[in-house]
Amino acid sequence: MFCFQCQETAQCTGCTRVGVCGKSATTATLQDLLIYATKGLCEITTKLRQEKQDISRKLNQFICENLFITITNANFDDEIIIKRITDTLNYKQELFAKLQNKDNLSPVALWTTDDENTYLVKGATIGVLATENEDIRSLRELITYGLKGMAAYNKHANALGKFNDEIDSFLQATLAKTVDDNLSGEELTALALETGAFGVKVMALLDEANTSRYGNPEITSVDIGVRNNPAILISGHDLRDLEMLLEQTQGTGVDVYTHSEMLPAHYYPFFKKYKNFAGNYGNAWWKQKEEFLSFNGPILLTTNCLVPPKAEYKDRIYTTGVVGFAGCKHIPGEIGETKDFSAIIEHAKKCPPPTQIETGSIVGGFAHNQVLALADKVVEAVKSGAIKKFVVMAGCDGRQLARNYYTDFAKALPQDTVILTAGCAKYKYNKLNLGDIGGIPRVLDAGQCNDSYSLALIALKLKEVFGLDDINELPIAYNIAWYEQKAVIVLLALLYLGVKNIKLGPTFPAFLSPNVAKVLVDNFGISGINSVEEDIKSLI
Ligand code: FSO
Ligand code: SF4
Repeated sequence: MFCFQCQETAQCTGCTRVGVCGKSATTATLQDLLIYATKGLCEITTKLRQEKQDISRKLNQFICENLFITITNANFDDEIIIKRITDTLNYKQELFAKLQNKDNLSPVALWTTDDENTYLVKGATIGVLATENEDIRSLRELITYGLKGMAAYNKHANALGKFNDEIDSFLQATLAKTVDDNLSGEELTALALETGAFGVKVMALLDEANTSRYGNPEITSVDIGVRNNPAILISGHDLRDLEMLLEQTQGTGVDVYTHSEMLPAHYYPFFKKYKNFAGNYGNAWWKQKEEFLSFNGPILLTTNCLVPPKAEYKDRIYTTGVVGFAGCKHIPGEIGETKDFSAIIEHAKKCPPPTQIETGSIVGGFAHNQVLALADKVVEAVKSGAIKKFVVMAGCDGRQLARNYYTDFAKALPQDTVILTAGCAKYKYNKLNLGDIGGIPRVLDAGQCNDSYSLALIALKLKEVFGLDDINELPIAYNIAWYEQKAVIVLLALLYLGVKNIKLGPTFPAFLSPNVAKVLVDNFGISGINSVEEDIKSLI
C-alpha cells in the first residue's frame, strides 16, 4: 500500500504497511482500485455528456459516494468496498454500451474484470506511485483529494434535495482528467484552482440546503454536561440523518447527544424543537476511544471520522451512509429514503445514561447570517480599534501533540483579536473561556468544516463594508489546521477566492511535491507554522 492523503501519514511521507488511521494494506489497495474504477467510469460519463446523453442523478450520487467512502476514517469494510468496485465496473459496462464514439478511451476506462479475486493484484499496480513523475503525481492527488471533499459536501446537499448538475459534471470530468497522460503540469495546476472554484459552489449549495431546511444558525449555548436518560451519540456531518434520528426518538425516553462535527446542529433553529436533543458530548473525533467508552450508549457514525473501535464498545457502534467497519451494525438507506433507526433506539434503552465528563456550555452559531446581523457592532468594534484583527483558525483537529500549538496560539493571541472558526479544529480552544469584546465572543464558531464558506462570505461582506478592493487588505489572518480531504477542498476554495498568506499546519501535506509546494508558496504566500511567538508576531 501507499497512502499519503491525510496529515497524519507515517513520517510525513506515506503509510506503506498499515495506515496510521488503522486502515489495513488490503483496505488501502481496494480503496485505490475503487478510485481507479471510478475514474474510468467518469471518463465514460463525461464522454456520454459530450454526446448529449443523460447521466442519472442516481449515478452522480453513486460516484460521489465512491469518493466519500475513501476519505480518511470513513470506511474500513473490505466487503463493502469490493461490492462497490463490482457495481462500478457493472455501471461502466452498461454505459460503455451506450457510448456512440468508443474511440480514444484510456486504459483506465477500458479496464474491467468479472473476477473479484483479481482486485488486490490489480489494485497493487494502479496506486498513487503508479504515476512516476512526482509533480504530476502530486497535482493528480491534490485534485483527487479536493474532489473527495467536494463529493462529500455534494452528497450532504443531495441528501437535503439540492442538486447542481454543473458540479457533478465538473467533478466527473476532472476526476477523469487525473488519469489523462496528455495533461501538463501547468494544465493540472490550473485544474486544481478550478477545483477550488467548484469548491465554493458546492459549499454554497450545501449552505443553501442546510439553511433552507433548518433555518439560519443563530447564537446558541450548547450544554456539554449530561442528563439522566439513556442516550444515543451521533457523530459525523449528516444533518438529514440527525433529523430522522430525532424524529424517531421522540417519546421513547432516549436522548440524543452530538459528538465532534455534529455539534453545530444545535445552532440551527429547526432542531431546537426536539426536547430530547440533549447537548454535545466530548470533543473532536480523535478522542472517541475514551469518550465512546464513557458514553455508555450506542453511537451512530454518519460520516468520517471513525477510529477503529475498541472491543469494549464495538457492539455499540452503528454506521450508516458511507461509513463502514466490519463487525459493526450498518443502518441502510439511500438518499431520499427514510432510515429505520429502531435497532439503535432499542439498544439505547438497555444502556445506562452517559457518564459525565464535562460540565458547562459552549457558545456557537456564528454563520454568515448571524454575523451579518451583528455587522454594525462588528464594524464599529473594528473602527474603534476594540477589535484589531480576526484570525481564521478553521479546519480539523487531530491526534498529534504538535497540534497543541493551536491551543497555545489561541491563548497567546492578544485580547483585541477574534478567532473565526469552523470544523473540528475548534475543540483546541472552544472551551478556554477566552472572553468577549464588547459582547462579541472572542471565538466565533460558524459550524462544520463546510461552513468555512460562511467565513469567506463574512470576509467578502467586510471587504464591501470597508470599501476595500482586495480581500487581503482586511484585518484577517489565516492560520488553518488540516487533517483529511475535506480540508483540501476548503483550502482550494479559499485560494480561488483570492485569500493569500494562509498558514497551513501542523505540517504541510506530504502529497505536495517540492515544486508544487513552491507554486503555492510563490503564488499564494502559503506557509507552514513556526513557534507560537513567531507566528503571533508575523500574523498579528
Ligand atoms: Fe473534523 Fe473529521 Fe469536518 Fe474533517 S470531523 S476532521 S475536516 O472530518 O470533516 O472537521
Ligand atoms: Fe495513512 Fe492517512 Fe492514508 Fe490513513 S488516510 S493510510 S493515516 S495517509
